[in-house]
Amino acid sequence: MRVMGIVNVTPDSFSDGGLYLDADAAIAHGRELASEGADVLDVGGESTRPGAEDVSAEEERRRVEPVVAALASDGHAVSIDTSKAVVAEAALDAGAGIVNDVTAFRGDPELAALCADRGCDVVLMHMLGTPRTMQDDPRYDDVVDDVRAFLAERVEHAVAAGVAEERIWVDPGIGFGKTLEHNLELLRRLGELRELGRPIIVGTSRKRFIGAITGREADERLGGTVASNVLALAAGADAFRVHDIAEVSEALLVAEVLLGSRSWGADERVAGRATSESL
Ligand code: HH2
Repeated sequence: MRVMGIVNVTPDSFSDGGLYLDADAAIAHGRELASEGADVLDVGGESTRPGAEDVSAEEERRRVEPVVAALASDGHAVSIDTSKAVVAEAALDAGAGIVNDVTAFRGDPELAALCADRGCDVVLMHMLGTPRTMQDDPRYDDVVDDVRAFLAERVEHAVAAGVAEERIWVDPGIGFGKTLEHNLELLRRLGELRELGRPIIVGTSRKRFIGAITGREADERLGGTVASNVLALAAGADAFRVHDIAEVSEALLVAEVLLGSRSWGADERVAGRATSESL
């Protein structure tokens, strides 16, 4: 199980836009997420929220490069959330080891070859349409079958471009061209994506489908974020992209122990927050 902390260096991300636009603030935020237990820090310089404006490659690169460089030189594993080869290249040069592409190599024809050349890990995500249009009446025959077929095709494409299959992670793209029902169906049947034979990463953190259920604003969706990540774990997810690392990691740890997928021996009790005496 791996937890990926979100470091948005953007003015307009849906839940934390503008908070960490300054490089120093973003670096401090990334360090805080790492100290809370993030296994990977996912640095992004372009919002992909519904209706978001495009950002030039130059501006995106200017935002992310110093943040990636500082966090990577601390020794943290860093992923770059971009669809643009020039941004990915600058981030890989600055020490990133993972490229997280929400277009699954459809946005920039150069990106797959770059990833193949660098031998980095890649996250391929499903999205219907583009961020600007994706919530305009999305339709599927069967959302899980369609997403699985799409991801299978994108894995094949990446492998044909020279990316090693064992470097690939797949992501159903919660909220990217999906209605509330589509998101719920994907999360309920997430285990069906295991047929792809690749690790599954899922991003539910603070997303709109949670607000649709709870009526809460983006920064008040922690309860829904925890519930959806715990159930995604139970359904077969391997990694979780979240804003609230401390709370979600703790929930996932307890869920893993309860599910029996992680043992909880004496060594871990000493290292963990709770001791046997306090339990
Ligand atoms: N979601 C967002 C961005 N990147 N990458 C992956 N692999 N999976 C996701 O679900 C995913 C993603 C959107 O969330 P956020 O970064 O919080 O917002 P914004 O795109 O507005 O910056």
